[in-house]
Amino acid sequence: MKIYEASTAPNPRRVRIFLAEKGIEMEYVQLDIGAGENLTKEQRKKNPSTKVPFLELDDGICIGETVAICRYFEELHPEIPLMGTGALEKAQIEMWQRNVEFYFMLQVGMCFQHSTGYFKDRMTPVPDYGNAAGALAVSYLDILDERLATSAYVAGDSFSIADITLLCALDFARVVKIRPSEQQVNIARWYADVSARPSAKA
Ligand SMILES: N[C@@H](CCC(=O)N[C@@H](CS)C(=O)NCC(=O)O)C(=O)O
Repeated sequence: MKIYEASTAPNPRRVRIFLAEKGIEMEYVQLDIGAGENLTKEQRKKNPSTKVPFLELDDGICIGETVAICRYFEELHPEIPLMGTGALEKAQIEMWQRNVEFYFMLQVGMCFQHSTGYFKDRMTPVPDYGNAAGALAVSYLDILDERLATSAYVAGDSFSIADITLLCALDFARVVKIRPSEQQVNIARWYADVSARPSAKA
């Protein structure tokens, strides 16, 4: 099996960190998404959304979407759990993972795409939308700082996929100059902790 990805993009990094945490070796195939290598007819056949990362199994079945890929490996390698165990913990981790993804990571992504025009060969950038998305991302950092004042990790007492999503989104957010403020000390405490994990280098 192999994963098609782009080493500098934030979503593929989420999968690399997830697999590193579980100690799973993987073959990675790089696609130059800036040059549109993910948009070819051959790639669309494997992965209709054209987004990276996507996993190709040895029998040719392809699985796109970061969380779907992580779910696949969580089921195959439940130790160490990164998506929770038991009904309550699974629901809480999924809630925070989706919150971070929708209200922070996606907004950062829209800010990047619409304010830089990086993908203008395949979409129409709307700079005002990019700026509005960036403002939403910044305001969500207050919610995260408040959460991390009383919780060791984003979704509770243990490191989870929600932390991976936030770490990758925060690191990528620097590209559009979105960073936690100096007052957001709880995010800073959390960031020092999670970015020191060996998996963060993946
Ligand atoms: N919802 C998807 C989003 C994937 C995504 O947006 N990937 C970006 C890289 S981080 C991409 O492939 N961009 C290339 C393009 O839009 O053509 C996931 O979670 O995997």
